[in-house]
Amino acid sequence: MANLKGADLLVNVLVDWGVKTVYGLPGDSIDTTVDALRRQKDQVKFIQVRHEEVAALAAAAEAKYTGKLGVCLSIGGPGAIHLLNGLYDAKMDHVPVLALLGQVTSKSLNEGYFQEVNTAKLFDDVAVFNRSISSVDNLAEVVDQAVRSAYENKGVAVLTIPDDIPDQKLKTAYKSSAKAFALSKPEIDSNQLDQAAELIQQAVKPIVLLGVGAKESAAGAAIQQFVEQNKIPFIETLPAKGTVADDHPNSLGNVGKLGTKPAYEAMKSADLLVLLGTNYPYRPYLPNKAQAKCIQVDIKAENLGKRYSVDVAIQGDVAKVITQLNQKGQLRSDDKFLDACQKNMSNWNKWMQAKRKLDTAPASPESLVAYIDETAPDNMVYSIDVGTSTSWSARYLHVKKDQQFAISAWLGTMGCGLPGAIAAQVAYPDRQVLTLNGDGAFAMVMQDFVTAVKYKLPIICVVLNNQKLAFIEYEQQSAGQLNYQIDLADLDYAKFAEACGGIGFNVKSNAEFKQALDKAYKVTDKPVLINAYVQDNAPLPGKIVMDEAKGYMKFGQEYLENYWKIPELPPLKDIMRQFF
Ligand SMILES: Cc1ncc(C[n+]2csc(CCOP(=O)(O)OP(=O)(O)O)c2C)c(N)n1
Ligand SMILES: [Mg+2]
Repeated sequence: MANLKGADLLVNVLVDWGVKTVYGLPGDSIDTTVDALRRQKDQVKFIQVRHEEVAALAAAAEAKYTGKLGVCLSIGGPGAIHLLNGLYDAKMDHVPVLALLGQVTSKSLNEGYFQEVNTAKLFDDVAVFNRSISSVDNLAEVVDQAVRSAYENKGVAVLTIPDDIPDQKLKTAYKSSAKAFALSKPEIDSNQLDQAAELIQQAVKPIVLLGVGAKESAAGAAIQQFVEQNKIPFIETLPAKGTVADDHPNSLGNVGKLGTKPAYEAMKSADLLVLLGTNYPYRPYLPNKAQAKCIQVDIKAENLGKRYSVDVAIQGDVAKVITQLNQKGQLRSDDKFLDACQKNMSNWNKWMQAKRKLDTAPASPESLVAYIDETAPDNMVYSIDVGTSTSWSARYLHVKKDQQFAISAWLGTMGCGLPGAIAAQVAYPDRQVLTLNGDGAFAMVMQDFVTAVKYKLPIICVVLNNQKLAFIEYEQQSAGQLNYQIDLADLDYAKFAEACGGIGFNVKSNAEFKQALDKAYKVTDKPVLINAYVQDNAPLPGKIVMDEAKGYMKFGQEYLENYWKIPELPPLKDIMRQFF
């Protein structure tokens, strides 16, 4: 092969690594790279977005869903700046993303030329690999290295490319390292496994908390066997939702502010905490200090013992560790704690059931999300935005074995829902994709609804329209502040969807929502937006922890009971008396 442009070599490397999609917006300093993508459009799809933030959020979401590298590109300067938010989402949720940034030509570099931004400095904090290309001779090598680094470090690789360099030709081809690359998994120390087994045998009230590390290592089946044969209830962090199906009888739902009361209480009663692939940061929701022994499994040594004092710390792949533990057979058969937790969970579910039937006008968000849950196809892919939509999905979506669920977990950026849905539908053309958004969050990226129209992506976009930043309404109250600046002006999002060339429904009741959703499931060639007018029900925490309780004092006990309708469910410690 001779006389290939640097840009073509760059695209070849991406193809070698199995990149199928690049998200971005062409222009100025990235045009040469885009031109090479045009030449190889049969190999790599270029999805043109309307705002670069959406490109980066989509690339991050693609990586979350598929476990593969997400790729986005932009011009230097303003376009690159727009990417930042999505790249931070990838960084903080530890997924591999490559960002290709244009830059002014080499001869103008450092002059303070039009749109010249110091990208090396700007992306320093977000990137695990951050280089500027200075010669066509090693362009392909550096791209290859960037991809390896993104995979190895589970983060963002950034390449700044002065636009004249990929335009130059090279006489020699480059062979990428894609085929030879494999991440090694540490061997597991059998002594540590024995110690872990011993702690499990001794435990009276063990609990498993599983996180995204378990999801990534596809440990669902092994964990399911583990909790079943050892009679252990389990809790999932929100980004790991669905790793073991939510409707598994040992599941206590999610933990934390958006979690369930049974999960909180089980944590507070446990005498053994088994942390599997999680770096869960909210200590008030973990067992109290010195209350429980702890086994932690994590692929990253730096996470071991970070959040809770640990007795057995195993560095390793969760699936591998749990499979080896399972090979030891049943370690404990006492099911008293599990029974008590299940009873507690069944009380909770009954209460949740009552809320999901609420037939109010405007509709209650609980009932709408419950209807989505009931009707979702077995292969549904959910993309959930930030706000009360996150809470409702945590509570009312029961993610099944073959369904997928993604959120912006650690950055928690509003506006991640629609880009995630676009990425999911591009990656999985034959699956149903649904995104759940608040009106505030959707408005941050709504211009890209037209992208879904352009690429004929039949995503279902549900906007929970409460004309408010409801999550912040709740947050202000729990901090003891008076509500201020949380109202949002209304907008006819259905009309907007129609104006984009999609389908839009305005719905005000459960019945109207059901009709609209049923119709939406049948559409195959364009996105459907359901603008659902809902009550601004603020999300009810499973348990109000101390800091929040202090804030609420300002509003009084009566307010708490009436407005939040805190359930009068018996606490786990009372239920346990029946079993112990
Ligand atoms: C980019 C960004 N800005 C601000 C926030 C803080 N924030 C979290 S939730 C929220 C309100 C969301 O409002 P909306 O989308 O209407 O959903 P609702 O809570 O009303 O259901 C805000 C402002 C954020 N997480 N991300
Ligand atoms: Mg809102």
